[in-house]
Formats: sequence, C-alpha cells, structure tokens
Amino acid sequence: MSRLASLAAVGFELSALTVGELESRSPIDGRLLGRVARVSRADYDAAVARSAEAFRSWRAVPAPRRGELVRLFGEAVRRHKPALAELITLEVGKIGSEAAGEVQEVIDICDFAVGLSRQLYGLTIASERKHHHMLERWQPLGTVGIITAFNFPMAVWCWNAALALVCGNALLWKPSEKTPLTALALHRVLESVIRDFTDAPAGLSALLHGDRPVGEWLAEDTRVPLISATGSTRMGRDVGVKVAGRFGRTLLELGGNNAMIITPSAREDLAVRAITFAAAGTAGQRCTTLRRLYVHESRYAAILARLKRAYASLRVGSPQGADTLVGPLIDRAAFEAMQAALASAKAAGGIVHHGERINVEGMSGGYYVRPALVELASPIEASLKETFAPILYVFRYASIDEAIAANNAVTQGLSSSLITQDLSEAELFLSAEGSDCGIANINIGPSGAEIGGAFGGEKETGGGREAGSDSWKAYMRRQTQTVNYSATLPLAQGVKFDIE
Ligand code: UN1
Repeated sequence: MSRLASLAAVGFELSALTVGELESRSPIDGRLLGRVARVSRADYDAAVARSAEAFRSWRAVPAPRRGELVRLFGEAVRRHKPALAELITLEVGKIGSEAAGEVQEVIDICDFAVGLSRQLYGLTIASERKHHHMLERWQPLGTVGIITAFNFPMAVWCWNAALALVCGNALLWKPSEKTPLTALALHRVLESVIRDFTDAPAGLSALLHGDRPVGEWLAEDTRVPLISATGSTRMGRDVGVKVAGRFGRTLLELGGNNAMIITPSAREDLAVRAITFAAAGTAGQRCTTLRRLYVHESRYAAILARLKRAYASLRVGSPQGADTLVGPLIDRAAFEAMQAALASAKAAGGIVHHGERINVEGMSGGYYVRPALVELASPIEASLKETFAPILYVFRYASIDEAIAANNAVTQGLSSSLITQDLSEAELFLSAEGSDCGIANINIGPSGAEIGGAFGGEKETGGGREAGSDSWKAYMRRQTQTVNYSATLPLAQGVKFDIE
C-alpha cells in the first residue's frame, strides 16, 4: 500500500474513503478497498452549471495556454505514476507492467495534446466572390461528458479529457462504478493542477460517481453537447439514441470482436506471442482483445499445439506477483459470463481447452481463470458476441478471401490483424477489399494500440475515433466563415437581388 502514499499530496487517501453507497472491491481477493458517495441529481445539476460557467472563460484562454495546463497535468501524472499504477492493479487487477502501461498512455496523450494545442489548424478557402475570403475555423464546443469503462479506467478518460481541454471545453466524467477510486485519484491530480493554474476556472472538470442514472442524465442533458462513451454495445445504443434525440453529438467506442489471421507464411514464434498477449493478456478484458483466430489449414495443427502449450504454462495469479501474466477477472459476473459462453460453445460442438477457475492461495474472493481456447468448425452464437473474458475461438481456413470475409462477418468492427510474410496478402488485408475495422495491423495483434493513431471502430463498435490523428475535431465546433472586404455586396452563384 505504501506506493499509494504519494497521492496524499493531492488529497487521496484510501483509508479515508469509508462512506458512500458505491463500494469498490478488489478483484484480486474481493476485499473492500473503499467507498465513495454517489452523486445526487442536485449535485449533478450544480456540477453541470459550474462547468457551463467554467467553459465561458476557458474557451477564451489561448489554446497553447490551455495546453500548458495539460502539460502540467502530464508532469503530475509522471510523478504519481507508481501510485496510480498500483491503484489500477488493486481496483482492476491488471498486472504491474500493464497498469504502468496504462498510466503511460495517460502521459503520452497529454504530450500529444500539448503539441496539438498549437496545431488546431483550420483552412483558408478560395471565395468565388471578388474581395472575399473564406475560412474554416474550429471553435470550442462546451461541456464534454465522458463515460468510461472499468478496463481502462484512466487512459480512455484521458484520451478524451486531454484533447477536450486543449480544445477549450469543460469536462464531466462518469467513471465505471467498478473503478471509482482509480477515477478519484486521477481526478484529484487534475484538480490539484487546476487549482494552481491561474487561467483555469474552478468548475473546469467534475467527477460524477454513480451508476446508470448518471449516464442517463448526461445523455439527456442539452447542456452537454458531446457525450463520449466507452463500454458495451448495449450501453452505446442506449446513450446514442438518447443523445441523438436531442441532436447532441456522440463519440462511441463500444464492443469489439477482434480477429487475427495466421497465413501460410506467418512466422510462428511471432504469431504465438502475438496471439497469446492479445487473447490472454489483461485477462481478455480489452476492447481490442483477440477473440477470433483464423489459421490457415496448413499451419493449424502446429499453431494449435503451440498455443495449447503456451496456455497451459501461462502464469495466472495475483497481479501483484512479479511474474504473473494473467490476473483476475473483474468480478463474479464476468466469470459467470465466461463459463456460460464456454458451456454454449461446448453444446454447439466446440472443443474447449482450459477456461477453468484457478484457486490462488489466500485469494478465494478473486475470480482467476486459465484463458480458454475453443476450436470451432464454423461461427456459433457465442463467437459472434463479445464476452469480456479470455476466450479465443479458433477456426481453420483455406483461402485468404475466405479468411478476410470471416474477419468481417461480425457486427463489431474495432480491430483486426494479419500475420504474414507475403506482401500481396498484407496489402489485400489493408486495401478497400480487406479488413472493415477501424484498426488493421500486420504482424501485430489487434490490441495495444499507440495513442498517435485514431482509435475506434466501425459498425456496432460505434464509429467514434479517439486519441491521435485528427480525433480532436470531434471536440470542436466547425465554423465556416466568409469575409467581404469590398464596398459592394455581390451574391454567391450570381444571384441578383437589386433593391431600389
Ligand atoms: C479499450 O480496451 O477500451 O489498444 C482500450 C489497446 C489500448 C486501449 C484499449 N491502447 O489495447
């Protein structure tokens, strides 16, 4: 626990978090970590009003100066990195290197946003009228509501928050009810930076603890022009429809059902490592987790044998153990969903390897499993769904066209990958006739994306793009401006409208 001590400087102390309706339990052993209060409707309304007020002054602060706030936040996160990572391990059950990696993702997006704060580029456009010019400018949007999932309790918020801040917006954050403490600690770091920053208004960012109703309040609130939500497709459909009903905007990052294709020329060691990290890493609880594997029939037996060996020796245990690779599932419901998917796969004729619960000494309150491999002849209901657990469905294929069609034959469209030494196959996969996902990788698994690229996916994944590239545009209002510096008023398209 001692690593958490640095967070006392920003007013976060686990031992003080003893009151409130929301309980945080560690997936490591089920132990109660702390409690926080759920936000009431009145508190919620007050926070939205404060954020609207904060937005009015923040939007006028020059963007590079807004970037300075984000730079200072990134610096503070660097200082608290060990503590924040420890908290992720405690509350989400990620192994040390993955927890540290998540905090690094927070730092990286801050750095990206700082650079961006001097690059919110618009366009100049040629006008058809003499002595006129046109511009496209990007303006701050307002308050951005950010709804995040348990599995990336810091990074996904920061993809949104860092960009939204440099774009001149105020923030409201509804974290997963499974990870209130991680959110609280990170938000306290931001609050401490805001407090010391002269140009930052007090209500610039608020944390709204709660469950479903808080998400609904945000979705229905016309004072919040953009809702960025990460989570299940079911949640996204709900939020998406509500926000659309009031003509608000959404940025959705929903379910994934990501595939990998192992071609005849694939390097075997690389493939096995890529598969195992992407399918079993983070205990299968990433949106980008590998869930479907298509192996060319000429390689099937060998790859499957290697995978079975690798899975049998995967070190499953407490994420605080130095050499653990697979920590616990988030909770009992996740374990039950996994077992139900495996049972239905078995009933549908699948051959299931592993997937059983593992008893870790002294941690009977945690749900530890050996990641599962399921051999299937063709898709079944379970393989078309996203079960947030380490289950990899393995198929064989004969032709590359068949494999690409199978990659695309699901309702989700987040990430995809192909392992090959064959240039034609790689280029086909990356072409218009290839993967239909938001992310397509060659010789890399579908997970573990860098923040520099736009992150998100197609179809039921929701269509939103976060983090790098030009994702910042989602957090701004596009304005087309036309300026006439002549003494007359020529009309566009040659329209005549001469008055007496
Ligand atoms: C998620 O699971 O919602 O690409 C985000 C990855 C991470 C982010 C995952 N950088 O796996």
